[in-house]
Amino acid sequence: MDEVRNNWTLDEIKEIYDKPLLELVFEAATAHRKYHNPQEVQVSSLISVKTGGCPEDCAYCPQAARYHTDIKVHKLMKVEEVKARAALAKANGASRMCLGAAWREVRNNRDFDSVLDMVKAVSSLDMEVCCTLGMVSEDQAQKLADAGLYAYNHNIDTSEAFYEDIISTRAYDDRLRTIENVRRAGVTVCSGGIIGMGECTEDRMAMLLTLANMEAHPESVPINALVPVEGTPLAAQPRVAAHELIRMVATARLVMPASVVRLSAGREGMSLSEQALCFMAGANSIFAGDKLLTTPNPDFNDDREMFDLLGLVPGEAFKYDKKEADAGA
Ligand code: SAM
Ligand code: DTB
Ligand code: SF4
Repeated sequence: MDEVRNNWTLDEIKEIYDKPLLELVFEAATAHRKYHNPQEVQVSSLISVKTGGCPEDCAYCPQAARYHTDIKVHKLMKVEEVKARAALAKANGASRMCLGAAWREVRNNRDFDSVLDMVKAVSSLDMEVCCTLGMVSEDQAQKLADAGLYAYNHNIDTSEAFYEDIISTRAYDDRLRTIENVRRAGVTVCSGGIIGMGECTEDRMAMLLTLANMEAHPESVPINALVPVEGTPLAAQPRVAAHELIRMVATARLVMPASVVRLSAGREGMSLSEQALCFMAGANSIFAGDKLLTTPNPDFNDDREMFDLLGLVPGEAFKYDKKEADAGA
């Protein structure tokens, strides 16, 4: 048990998810300690560098142009402003900056050139830079890599079977292809999904199966709880119960023991003890800062207090590279 494997079966994963909750948390906590320092939690922060107006129809997303949501749409931000926001996040303990754009895919135009400049500017602050810009070709991923990109986020979001209930403007295979393009360019992969969209437990497990059976596991796995947004087709979905999020985090930890599991959207409104159980169950990353892309999130001060209370410390940037370097020394 606990070794990094990529030959999981759906039944094995279901069996893990269905264990008595505290047994599951204990097993996940045990695996977590074999691969990670349990006190360390990576702090990532998000900047929505281009908000809204997206041509896709993702049912959960407030940034799809076709839904009437109350977000502040804006064109691509200026490089200097992004750099200043990143520096502020760094001063608040963030070691990774994730730059998000409401694009279906990257196009080879001036906006992409500006994003490459943003990547250079933020990596010059000695932070890990992650981008989430929609679909990318291998060539575009290579340009991002050359600019210093550390990670690319591209969530598979749910199971292949449930995908078409949520998105009709692209296919599951498009997502997998972008992830392969990112891998080929030597950029680390950040990929996970959302729970609470009306999927069944089997869909959640099938999503974990797809991630856990990749040739190389994504280095980071964000687990989002749907933030229901007025105006989107999923606005009336009930909030996910904390115990479901805890199970999901614990199962992700057990099937991808070496990956960083991020407790992502949905922390706003969770109690400290609910979040503590997620950390116990193997979550070792959060998004921090008072806004995710368009929705509220606990602010840096709330999280500092939580870290102090729970005895957690923010992780350093490039820790995994350092580990490899140390092992080789
Ligand atoms: N447009 C790019 C894409 O789709 O890959 C990047 C930005 S998109 C907003 C990034 C991710 O945010 C989605 O894949 C989804 O997992 C997450 N997301 C969007 N809206 C959400 C919501 N209301 N609740 C939880 N997660 C959400
Ligand atoms: C991820 O898995 N979740 C983040 C980030 N990667 C890009 C985005 C969450 C968005 C939540 C809804 C919003 O704020 O618009
Ligand atoms: Fe566009 Fe990404 Fe939102 Fe889908 S999730 S509508 S692709 S911004």
